[in-house]
Order: sequence, then structure tokens, then C-alpha cells
Amino acid sequence: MTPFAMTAAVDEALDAERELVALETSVLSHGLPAPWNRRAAEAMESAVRSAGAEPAWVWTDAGFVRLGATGDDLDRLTSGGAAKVARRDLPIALAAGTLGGTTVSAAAWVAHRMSIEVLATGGIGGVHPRSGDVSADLMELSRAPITVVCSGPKAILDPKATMERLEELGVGILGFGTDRLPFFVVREVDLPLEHRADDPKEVAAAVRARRELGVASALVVCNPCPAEAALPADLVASAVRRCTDRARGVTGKRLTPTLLACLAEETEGRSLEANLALLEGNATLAGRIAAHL
Ligand code: PSU
Ligand code: MN
Repeated sequence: MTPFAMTAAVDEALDAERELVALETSVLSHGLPAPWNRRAAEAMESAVRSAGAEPAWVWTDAGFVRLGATGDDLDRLTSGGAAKVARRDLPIALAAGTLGGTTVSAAAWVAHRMSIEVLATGGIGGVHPRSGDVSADLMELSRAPITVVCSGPKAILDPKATMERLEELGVGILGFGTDRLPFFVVREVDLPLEHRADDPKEVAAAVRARRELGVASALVVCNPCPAEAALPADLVASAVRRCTDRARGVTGKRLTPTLLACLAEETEGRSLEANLALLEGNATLAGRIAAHL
């Protein structure tokens, strides 16, 4: 029996070879509080569909890796009871029947396994300042030949150290409409990007070239947070400094969700507005790239 279970919509899209966009679900289960997570889910789904592709939420439940989610499924994923499932946790979560939200590392692995080429998220994981914590997203991006549309690394991370790791791991980076690194809720920071695309078609061409070459690492498309929702870099930097202090002693999987919750508190909810806006923007761009493949 296959360990994958899909909704009818995802099944039909796969059968008809219609383009799909994989969506990680740990942003729903751990990255955003209610009701923001449910709103993000709806906004991302309609964004992918409007762009001409089918959304495929990646999650685990009752012994299956699930692709696609109904409204009831999304209610369960956003109501606080789900585990955070990284790639290494997938077999264990399956065996235990865990309800789980997948991180980028797990969703990237599943997307590649199911031949889905594009994945959308908010911000990828990376190198945390001081604690020595490094997200499993980075290693997985080095061996999942997919395209991840994000707004750069999450603003709770060390952007420079994260970019150095991505270079070492051979992960391709494309700025979308920018020459500088998008930094999650901050539109961009002063780190130059070598490569830029201004049109989904250009990204699709790079995806096809990667496919033809058989290069095994991911292409990360860094799409800046919409200007009207983005936060000033200095405001976020000082909030993150306070949060990093407040989160001292928090380890493992809880670190990123703890820092994101703290960032929301320290910015009086503005980081949530920005997170929602960039998730929607990334889902749209992912759908448009997929539609060009
Ligand atoms: N993007 C968001 N919010 C999130 C995440 C991404 O806007 O919460 C999630 C992704 O699932 C990413 C995870 O893979 O955070 C990183 O967690 P960690 O640092 O523990 O690897
Ligand atoms: Mn970690």
C-alpha cells in the first residue's frame, strides 16, 4: 500500500499532468497563530489557483503523507494539535499515525518524491544567531531538485551565515525583481544577490535547465515581501535581538516558533500582517512559475 494519500483535486491534477504547487504546513501548525494561520491557508490556496496551478498541502495523518487538504483538514492543522514534522521525522510520524505539519525540509522531500517541482513557503530555515542551531531545511535543499519560492531566510536568522551555508551546499539563489536579499518580513537587506529574474518565465527557464542538467540541489527564488506590508529593517533587527535574548534556553524544534511568536509580540502584530502578505505573494509567484513549466 502506498504511504501517500491525496485529495481528489490533487489526484486529478497529477493524473491530468496539471501543474501543482507543494505547500508546507508547519507555517500553519506552528509558524502563525490562529486565526492568522487559517487566513493564510485560504489566501495561499486561492493565490495558487488564480495563477493556474493546483495547491498541494503536504502533511501527515493517520499513517499517511497527505497531499492536499479539505477545509476540515485545514481546521485540524490550524487548531494547535499538530506536531512539527521535519524530513527526518517523516517515517516516525507515519508509523505513529501523527497529525503533523511539515517543514520545508519534509515538504521538499515529499514534493520531489511525487515529482512536484515547485514549493511555496514564507521564509526558509537557516542559521540562528549565537545558539548554533541550523535548520534541516538547508541540507535538504542541497539534495531536493525542486524550486522553492520564499521571501529569503526568516528574519529571526543570521542572513549572512545562512547565505554562506547555501553557497557551500550548492543551492541556487535567484532574486525575483531584486538584486539584494529579501529577508522575510523585511523587503530586502544589504546583501547582494548574484542572480536575478524579473519574470516567472525566466525562472521557469532556469528550472528547465536544472532539470536537463540533472543538478540535484534546489533553486531558491527569493521574492520580496509586498512593500505595503513589509517592516523596516532596523525595527525588525531590534525586535529580533530582544527575542533572541528572551528565547535563550529554548532548543530544538521549538526555537523557530518561539522566535516567530515573540517577533509578532514585539512588533505588535505587524510581523503577522507582513507574513500573511508575503505568503500570499509567494503562492502567487509559485503558481505562475509552475504554470510556465
Ligand atoms: N515560513 C513562514 N513561517 C514558518 C515557516 C516558514 O512564514 O513557520 C516554517 C517552515 O516550515 C520552515 C520552518 O521549514 O519554519 C523552519 O523550522 P526550523 O527552523 O525548526 O527548521
Ligand atoms: Mn533547529
